[in-house]
Amino acid sequence: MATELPDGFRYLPDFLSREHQQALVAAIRNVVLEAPLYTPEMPRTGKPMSVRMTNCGDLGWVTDRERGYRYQERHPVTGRPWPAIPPQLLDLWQSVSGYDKMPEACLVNFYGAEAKMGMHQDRDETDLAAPVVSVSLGDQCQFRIGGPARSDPTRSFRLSSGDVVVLGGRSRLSFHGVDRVFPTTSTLLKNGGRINLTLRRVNP
Ligand code: MD3
Ligand code: FE
Repeated sequence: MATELPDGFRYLPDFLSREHQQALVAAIRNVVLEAPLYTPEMPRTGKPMSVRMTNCGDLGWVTDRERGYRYQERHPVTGRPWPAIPPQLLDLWQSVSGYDKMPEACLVNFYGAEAKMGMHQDRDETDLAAPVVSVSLGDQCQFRIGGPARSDPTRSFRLSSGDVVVLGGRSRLSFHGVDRVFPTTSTLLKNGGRINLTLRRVNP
């Protein structure tokens, strides 16, 4: 029997037009000029993650060996405040989140051909009633989602450029991860790879 998707999980395939995706890439290139991608480290072990990250918004999600997972107002390498969330992402949040408060953080994940993200829960936000809105750009990936316990059964499927996923309700605390990227499956990014943007409300 197929594993059911958690309640509150909304998958919107091909939600963004090619033009909208291109405009988003241009906006994210500007974010990265001000707030360069850096290599996050796992808490305690300091093991580098294979995904490179930056943020825009009032708050950004960061992790390093000494201080672990957290939100903070400044880039961990430059010490500067994060750039603003591009307006088209605020519009997207308003059209799909169903949430009245605006997002405070937009995490930018960059996956090269070899990058992946292990199964985890997103629970560093205080406002767990707010959904997470995710946008995929560039190469496809194999995404996996389970339930609120690590041992729950999982389902996996491909996320493609322009897909939007809304993680609300009971899906909000589901374990999830990215098993692999499929190189050369998109022409959106000149040098290939995958960008994932996650919009989040952090504080109630
Ligand atoms: C399911 N990012 O940044 S996006 C993350 O593709 C993260 O980069 C993945 O997991 C990526 O934390 C997955 C889809 C996603 C985002 C948040 C979720 C799925 C989620 C929160 C709860 C449940
Ligand atoms: Fe996550």
